[in-house]
Amino acid sequence: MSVRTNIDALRSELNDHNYRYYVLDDPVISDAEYDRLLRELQSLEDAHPDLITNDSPTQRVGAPPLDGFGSIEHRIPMQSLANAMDTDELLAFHDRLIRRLGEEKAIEYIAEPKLDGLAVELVYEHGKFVNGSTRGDGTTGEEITQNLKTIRAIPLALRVETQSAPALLEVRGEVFIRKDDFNKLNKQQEANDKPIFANPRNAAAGSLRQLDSSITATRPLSIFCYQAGVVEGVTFETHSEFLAALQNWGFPVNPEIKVLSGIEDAVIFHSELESRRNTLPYEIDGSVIKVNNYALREELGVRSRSPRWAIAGKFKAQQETTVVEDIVLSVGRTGAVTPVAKLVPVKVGGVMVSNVTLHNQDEIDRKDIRVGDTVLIQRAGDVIPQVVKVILEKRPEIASPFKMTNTCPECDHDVYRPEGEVVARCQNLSCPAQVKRRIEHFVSKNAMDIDGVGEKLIDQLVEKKRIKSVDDLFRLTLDQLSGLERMAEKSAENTISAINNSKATTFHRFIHALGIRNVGEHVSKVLEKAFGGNMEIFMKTNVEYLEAIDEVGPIVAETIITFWSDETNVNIVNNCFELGVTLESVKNETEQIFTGKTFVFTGSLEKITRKEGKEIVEERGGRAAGSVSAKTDYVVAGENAGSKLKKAEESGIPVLTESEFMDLIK
Ligand code: JCF
Repeated sequence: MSVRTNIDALRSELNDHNYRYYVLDDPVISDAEYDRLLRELQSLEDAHPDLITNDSPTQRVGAPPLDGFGSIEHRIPMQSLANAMDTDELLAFHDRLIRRLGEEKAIEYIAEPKLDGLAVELVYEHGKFVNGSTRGDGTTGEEITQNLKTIRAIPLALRVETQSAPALLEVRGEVFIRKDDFNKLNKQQEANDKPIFANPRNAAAGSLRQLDSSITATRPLSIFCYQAGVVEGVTFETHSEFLAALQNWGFPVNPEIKVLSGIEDAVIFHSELESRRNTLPYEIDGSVIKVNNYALREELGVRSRSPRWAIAGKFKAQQETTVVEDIVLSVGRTGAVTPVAKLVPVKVGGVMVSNVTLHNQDEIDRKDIRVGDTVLIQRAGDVIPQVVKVILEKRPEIASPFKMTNTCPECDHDVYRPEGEVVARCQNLSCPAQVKRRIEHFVSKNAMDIDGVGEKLIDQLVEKKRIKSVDDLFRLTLDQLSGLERMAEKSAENTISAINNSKATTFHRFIHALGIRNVGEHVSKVLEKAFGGNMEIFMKTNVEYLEAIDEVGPIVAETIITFWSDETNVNIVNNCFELGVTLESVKNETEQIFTGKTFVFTGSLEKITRKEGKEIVEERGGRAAGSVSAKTDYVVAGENAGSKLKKAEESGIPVLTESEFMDLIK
């Protein structure tokens, strides 16, 4: 194969994986495998720079930093949306449209969640991404092409399998950060002594406005596309058709978007969305309701700042003000001393908030938060509640700046904050607060899962010095427990048996339970695989071995080595084994013959149950789904299979009998 063919094949493979990941939400390879392919392409391009093209997946990073952004004029202004503050205003919007159209027409709407991010415009000429810009003032935006290229969800070249590329295509969408990505990003910022972002929107905005695109590349930016600018070379009758084309071309389109037959359904969509708001993986501040038909849109036209054919239905605010009653220091598992504001409880976004972390002294100084202050609190779904700002007008005269003490609030030991770091730590390893947190973590659900050992019990056990480290849990006797507050004999027995039952566990649960820094649940599973569940080998491992493991980097490797170089830790672990902890042996590696394949089991099977079928598939790297869709690769049909079998046959999806399936796995 020539180098050029090889490069082309790699590019197309990488583009396919991006498409599966971002548009179909159905990835078939791991991030590590993706990175390997990308590195392979990179090294080929390094050796043959003449073969580099603008739309190669390698070109998503690596442009030199800019001195400033250029500007781009939007051929069609990027308007904002008029707001409807409640249901009545949504109905009034519909009435206005009916009046303008001059007759009692049924209007089909298309509705979507209103993302709280940054609007951008992407321009494609003959299928190639040529530039991208921010909304700016609506007429002129900043050119941020390099930064947008780092977002893997944005296609650099359109996919043209089902629909050819138009001569010109302007696509608008919202760049945003998912809540889980945002929480992770802020944790990283904190660990690296960088400022915390106030909310996902600010983080997304800050990331897109970097002059150095290599910084943008490290930020977890997402995008959904939702609107057309100028399109030349193809026309659409409805917005839903346009969105379908966008998906075919490889753009991520929000799967929540729905076509609705009238305003009543739009109102229902809006209120259902509001009730689901906190369960969505990204922040939204309302719904967007648009007329679906482009001819009707044309007839309705636009106003100066917003189109007449669309409206934003707003949700209730997720911000409230309340008073800081106190600022206390809390000590974590690793000794980190964190200031926490005790608030007059207030309901924000449907949930009572009475504590909010202030992160560290620098954050307190930056926002100048004092006891007695009235503060604006923000909370959205799983985003951790935070102080947005102090309402200075309401500050009591006596309020004075808050300064963290230099001693641990729990053990009075010195708290040390290394030069240039933001986190202060209690230096006393046997600090009771640290011991308590370590034990709480050890017994938690995803670690050793010891039911019945709660915070109150741990407090007592540590204070009475019955437990100094986690292995002491396995030394507890019935007598010791029965003597404690709120511990009847029966519950003491239950607790002891819960502790005993937890001893038969798995490698990854146990490793996770130890609370090694940077070794969470996921890394623990990676380690279980890499070490075949062998604890002895893991305890004697070295940096080179660890770093050779996919998904283990130098920082994780070093913390593991440091952990095992401390004899106390080795002893605690050995004690656990002596006291009866056993690790279930890891199953023999089954060949991953079904990687990336989706199966659907239907009808009644003879030799195996459908649940066993699912397990067989998953053990071999595949997935089992409940219904037949475009993502289904095989249907395994037993007796009396019904609609699923029919659908598979209609869509040309291969159908296997039970015995054909069993032959596959022999
Ligand atoms: O999600 C959004 N923030 C959003 C903003 C979605 C849309 O469909 C929009 C928009 C702003 C203007 N559509 C227009 C026309």
